[in-house]
Amino acid sequence: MIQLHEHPLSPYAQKVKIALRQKGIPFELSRPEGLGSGATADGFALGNPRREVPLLVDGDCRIFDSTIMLDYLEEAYPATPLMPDSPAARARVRMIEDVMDTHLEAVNWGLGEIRYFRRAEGADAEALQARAQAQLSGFFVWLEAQLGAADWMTGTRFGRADLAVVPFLNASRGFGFAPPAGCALARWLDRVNTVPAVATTAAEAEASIASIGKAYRAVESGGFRRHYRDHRLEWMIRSGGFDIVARGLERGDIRFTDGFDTGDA
Ligand SMILES: N[C@@H](CCC(=O)N[C@@H](CS)C(=O)NCC(=O)O)C(=O)O
Repeated sequence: MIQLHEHPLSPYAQKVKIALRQKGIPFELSRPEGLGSGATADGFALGNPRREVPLLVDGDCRIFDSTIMLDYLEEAYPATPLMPDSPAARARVRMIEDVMDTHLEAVNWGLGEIRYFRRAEGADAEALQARAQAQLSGFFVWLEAQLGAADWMTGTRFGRADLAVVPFLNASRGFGFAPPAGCALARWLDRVNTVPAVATTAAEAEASIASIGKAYRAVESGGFRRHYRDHRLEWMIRSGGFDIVARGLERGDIRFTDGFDTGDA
C-alpha cells in the first residue's frame, strides 16, 4: 500500500492526500520524526534528501515533491483522471499549481511566522500582515480570472487545479484573509470544500492547528529551526522582515537548505 509521510498542515501534503482520496487509492499516513528541526530520523532523508513532507512511497518507488507525486499518480493510477484533456488546459493547471506552490505559499508562510512563531509583534506585526493582505488580494483577483464563469478551476469537473489551490486558500482564510464574501472565488472556495476528499483533508488540517498554539516555544527551545527557503526568504525580506531574518540567523532558529546528504543527522 502507498505510504505518505506528511504533516496535516502542509499544503503540499494536502494536495497529494486529496488526489489519493479522489482517485480512491488506499494509503497509509505517517509523520516523520524531527520534521521542522532540520534533522529527520529513521532513514527519511534517503527518500527525501530535502527532509520535507510529503514523501510518497509506492513499493520501490520513492518520490519527493508534491507536483511530481501528482504527475506520478495520474500516470500510475489513470482511473479517475484529475488532469483535463487538452494540452492548453493542462498547461494552465500547471501554471496555477506553480503560482500556489511558490508565490502564494510564501505569503501564508510569512503569516505563520508572525502568528504561530511570534517573529514580530505590535506595529511591526501589523505592517507585515497588512502587506500580506494586499498581496493575497492580488492573488485572489488572478485566481478569480482563472476561474472565469466556471464552477471548477479548469472547467466542468473538480480536478487538479482545484486541489492545488484549496489547501492554500484555506490556510489564508484561517489567517483571516479570505476572498471577499460573495465573489465567484469565495463561492468556489465554499463549493470545493464540500468535495468529500477535500473536506476530509481540510478537517485533518483543522484538527492539527490546535497543536500549533504553543509552537513558538519549540522555536525558543531549539526544537524547531524554521526553513527559510526560496520564496519564503524573499517574502520576508521584501515585505519588511529583514531584521527578523537577521535575528533568527543569529539565534540559529532560522535556517536555509543544508546541503543534500541523505544520512540521518
Ligand atoms: N516543493 C515541495 C515543498 C515541500 C515543503 O516545503 N514541505 C515543508 C512543509 S510545508 C517541510 O516539510 N518542511 C520541512 C521543515 O521545515 O523542516 C513539495 O511540493 O512537496
